[in-house]
Amino acid sequence: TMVYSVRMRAAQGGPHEKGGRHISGAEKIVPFEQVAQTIQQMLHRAKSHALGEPDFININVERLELQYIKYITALPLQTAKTKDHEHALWCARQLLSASGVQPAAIERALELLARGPAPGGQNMRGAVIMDAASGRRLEPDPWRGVRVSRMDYTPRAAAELSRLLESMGLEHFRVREALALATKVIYAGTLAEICCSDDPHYTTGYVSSQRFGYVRIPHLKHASFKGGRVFFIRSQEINLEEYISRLQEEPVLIDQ
Ligand code: PML
Repeated sequence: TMVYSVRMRAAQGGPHEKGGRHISGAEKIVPFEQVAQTIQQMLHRAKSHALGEPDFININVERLELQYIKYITALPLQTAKTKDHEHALWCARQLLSASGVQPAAIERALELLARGPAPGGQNMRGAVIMDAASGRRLEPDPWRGVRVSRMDYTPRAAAELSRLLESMGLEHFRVREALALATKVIYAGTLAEICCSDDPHYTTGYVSSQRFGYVRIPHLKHASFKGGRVFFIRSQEINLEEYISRLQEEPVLIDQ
């Protein structure tokens, strides 16, 4: 059987390339028989997003060479017991710092999540890449950011994860998708990531890292935060171009 990467992105006011506002995206890897159904689900998702009605929906279908797919293990998941926003910020700083991110970089990242990472304080379709020591931004295009792509679960892993999340009272699709993305991001050589949703109503964020796995942090997103993602790397130890192409191009399936 052959598998296909199906990717959706939706924007408002213009296509992404022409400065449209990014409102939602989705990533699946499925056998051909499920492509049509997947497209339908993605259309529905694009249409019902909290940030608004899309003017442009871009859906991309691409066959993947089976031998190039990497099989990886999901990061371990836990939820911090943070009670309010201040506590959540404290927890995020602790986790990032213990993962090797320097205070200047942590503060710079938190500012970007508050204000919106794109120039002029807008949401960004992709993520910020930041040097973990200096806080310098490294993504080639700060309007666009870097979009992590071509990742999903095997059917068995997806079923197992659903059971696990349900037993924790967390069947939310966001958790499933964020965990897949975060797993690929760490696998690709990222030291740590911080993420807050761009959905104004979703206030749980996470910090993930090689050291601590995926740690969900309730109340990380303040009502005024724009949201976004920052990937911290040790820029001296990594070839930036290869790193970005792993994040965007390399197909991975989480199989346990
Ligand atoms: C998003 O989908 O907008 C990001 C959600 C991040 C947190 C997901 C979780 O609750 O674990």
